[in-house]
Amino acid sequence: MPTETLRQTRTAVMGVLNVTPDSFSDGGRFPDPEAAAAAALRMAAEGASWIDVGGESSRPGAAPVSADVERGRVLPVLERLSGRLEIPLSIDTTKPEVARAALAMGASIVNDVTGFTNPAMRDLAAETNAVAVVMHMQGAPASMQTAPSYGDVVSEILEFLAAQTAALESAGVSRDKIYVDPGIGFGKTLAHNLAILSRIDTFAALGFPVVAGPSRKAFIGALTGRPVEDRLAGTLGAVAWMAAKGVSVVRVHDVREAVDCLKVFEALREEAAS
Ligand code: HH2
Repeated sequence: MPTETLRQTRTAVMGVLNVTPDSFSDGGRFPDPEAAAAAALRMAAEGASWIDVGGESSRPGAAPVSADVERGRVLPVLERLSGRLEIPLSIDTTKPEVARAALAMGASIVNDVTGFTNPAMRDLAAETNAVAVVMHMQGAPASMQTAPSYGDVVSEILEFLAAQTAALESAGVSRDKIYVDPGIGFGKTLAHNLAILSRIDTFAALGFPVVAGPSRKAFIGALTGRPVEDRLAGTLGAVAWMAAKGVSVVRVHDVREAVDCLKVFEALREEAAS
């Protein structure tokens, strides 16, 4: 790859902490909040720059849960992490009432897989000065993988992200608080995911740092033939590619391995540029 196409700043790792019974790869791993908090501390020690805590699965076909259930899952974990974690925490939620409670409990980032389409989420981000991760999804988790369809998938996602980031700014969120995410696997076929990943550098043109979450997802299973518990190597292939394409933050379950992968990648990038 020509040196000039490589990015100039380092890619950070966001560690995934799902406190759900049904997340597609790590559901049910942390039924007790103490174990979940310990996992967050471990990911931080392994080199994560931020931890994303979620209490509702957004896997294809997932059933929605109430705000009470979601709060009951995430708040005890955030409470146990209070004062013990030096890196920022995000709350992965689509519900303003869950986001508000998590922000009050120490989270500083709202990761909304519905892309802040709910005006109450935009107002909340503005009011609390939270960082906002704006993700694209076509449809809703219950049905999003039934028949995803686009004209040009990258252009349509760019349009959505441009509209939603503008809406956030109009609501009073400052530009430096906004991240964008094309939403790998959210209402996308294998061909769509490959188109997005192959052109992932395009999203930076919006003027916001790019986040992307390839970890263990179905496109890796489709490419490698591996089941969900055996997609680490495939995930790292995507992580290295995204680092080369300038993605600012990779969202992964396997923090230690992603950090190692990026250390090797960065050393080689720096050597190539010297
Ligand atoms: N992917 C998932 C959940 N949240 N947030 C962002 N910003 N980007 C992503 O790609 C993303 C996300 C789905 O993965 P996971 O959390 O492992 O599974 P589940 O939704 O089943 O809990």
